[in-house]
Amino acid sequence: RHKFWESQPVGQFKDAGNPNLLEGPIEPPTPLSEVKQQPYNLPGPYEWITCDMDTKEMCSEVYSLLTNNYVEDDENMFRFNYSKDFLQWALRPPGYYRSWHIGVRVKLSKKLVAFVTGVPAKIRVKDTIVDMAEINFLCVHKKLRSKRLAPVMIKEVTRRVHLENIWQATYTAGVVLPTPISTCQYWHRSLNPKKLIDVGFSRLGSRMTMSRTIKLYKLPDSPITPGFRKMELRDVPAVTRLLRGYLKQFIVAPDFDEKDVEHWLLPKEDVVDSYLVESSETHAVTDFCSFYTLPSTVIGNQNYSILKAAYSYYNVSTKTPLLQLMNDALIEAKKKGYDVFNALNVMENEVFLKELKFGPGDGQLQYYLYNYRLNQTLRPSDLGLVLL
Ligand code: MYA
Ligand code: JJ1
Repeated sequence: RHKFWESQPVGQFKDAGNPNLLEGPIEPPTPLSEVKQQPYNLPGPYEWITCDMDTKEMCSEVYSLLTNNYVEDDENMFRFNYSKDFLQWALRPPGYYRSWHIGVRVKLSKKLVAFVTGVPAKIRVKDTIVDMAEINFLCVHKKLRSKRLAPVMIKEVTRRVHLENIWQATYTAGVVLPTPISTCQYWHRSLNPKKLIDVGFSRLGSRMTMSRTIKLYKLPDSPITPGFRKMELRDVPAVTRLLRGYLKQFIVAPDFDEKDVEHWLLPKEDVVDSYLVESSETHAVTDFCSFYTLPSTVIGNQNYSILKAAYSYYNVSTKTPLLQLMNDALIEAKKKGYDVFNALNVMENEVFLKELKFGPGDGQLQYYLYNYRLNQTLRPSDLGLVLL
């Protein structure tokens, strides 16, 4: 059924629940001299390139490929539209390797037709901190689908990760492959219900009028929590401490240092937004919330071409109730013109989703580890990791 994935060091469906298999790496590392030194062979018309994401030209090519060929919902109404600034941010974290930004071009025309990326991350699994690659943005041009190009892309990124002496990876996908460590649900909070209904993202509930719906999703004009403000550079040490303390409770979570927090959580216009609560008495940072910006192209609508979506990222509450903190995040997102606020049921998100009028979406997100076995399927609330 999965000719490629059955050949890979990942949890296999047939091994589910076998208590004789130990948790941890499935295969041991090999000496670097034994890692294949040449790229995998591509079909004749294509060639590998390493994408230099520092240049505007390369960023634009990648942006066009993804804008026209990346992930769609199951009814092909919306397609992710990561911005160029977002891609540069996502692909150049501390310690990134340019060799992990991999493109495939048509030799003759030089057109970019496929892409896959990795970025390094320290991921804690239970008590062990593992150096991993986070694999993302796997994309094959629509006209080249089902030609088994994806397995070659995955083998090539694996090879280039191995060359840096890294032997594990994590990734998410909308599809079920061998074998998810957890299955998460997308939830959506309408901020601009009229537009969401107009573009077919949501439907008018039965026994609901448009004006009742608009009223249902109304939010205050500004956040309610005293001391709620945007995160600044000077907050990096405090936010790092707060987040590190919080992420300890999850079975799988990133191990962020201050450099990571500065990169991933310091606000970057139209890419990532972060807020915190500073105590008026002690000036301590007690709470934190963040979201990233990922618009979607609306595929065939007369009136709108873009849906502006915010995605819940990392949130920590120690003093302000999480419900109130996230309500303030919704208020900020609404103020900034987002149409919808999305969240997965990871971490402690279940405590606010229903209460803050999120509804379940039709999409799920599967979380995976490569070359690392876990003997249990995790609950979404055991995950302290959000990939972009
Ligand atoms: S998830 C986002 C993936 N991208 C999209 O969904 C965009 C739109 N779709 C496409 O561009 C294509 O349909 C893709 C497949 C490229 C997805 N992850 O070439 P094929 C398997 C892994 O004929 P195509 C993200 O970016 C499929 O089961 N495998 O198919 C994380 C089959 O194998 P098997 C996938 O449709 C990516 C084989 O590919 C996925 O033309 C993590 C068919 O190949 C998928 N999303 O192209 C990648 N979809 O026969 C793994 C299909 O066995 C990283 N397949 O069933 C692993 C870790 C690597 C690093 C390790 C370091 C140590
Ligand atoms: O966005 C998603 N679904 C939307 C739109 C559905 C359009 C028809 N298929 C949805 N809307 C309902 C919202 C409603 C608002 C009021 C309250 C009730 C709910 O459900 C889905 C997620 O639900 N998104 C996708 O399917 C996109 C792909 C998801 C997999 C992503 C793979 C990630 C790649 C890894 O890096």
